[in-house]
Amino acid sequence: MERTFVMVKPDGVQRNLVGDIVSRFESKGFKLAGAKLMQISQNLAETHYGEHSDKPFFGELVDFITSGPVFAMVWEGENVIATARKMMGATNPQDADVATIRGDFGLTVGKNVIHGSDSEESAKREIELFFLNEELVDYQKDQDTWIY
Ligand code: FUP
Repeated sequence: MERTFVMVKPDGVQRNLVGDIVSRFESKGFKLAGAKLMQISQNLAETHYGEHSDKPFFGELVDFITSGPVFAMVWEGENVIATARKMMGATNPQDADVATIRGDFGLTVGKNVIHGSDSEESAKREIELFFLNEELVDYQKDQDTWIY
């Protein structure tokens, strides 16, 4: 089954959006494989956002993501990588549809509430970057027979 990395950013944690966001993924039918509240180090932030290191917003991005705790998660389910991106909405909340997380809760691209892996390759990379193997749980849920 596919897995993806999703993270409520410091603005989402401070604004008490963790519960709502977890609830959306649960209600959709996805299964939580791992989760933790954590403080991202400078080093982890620079590695995670490495693809943006030459962008003008890189410094602000690293400062923001390390500015307070984040809620890191691994979600599992059929097509979860692409579906999580749809549930998040466009990177800039001003372009995000209503009923998406960024569309409902965000106003600016700098503080857009949530991160989610954009491909199979980045999901694998980001899960390994943020979680140890033993922090991820493989289990059955009765609801799965009503979803698949
Ligand atoms: P996404 O995959 O939707 O998180 O978006 P990107 O990987 O393109 O960008 C990563 C983060 O950089 C965004 F969540 C917000 C930030 N960003 C800016 O601050 N300014 C920009 O112009 C573009 C992205």
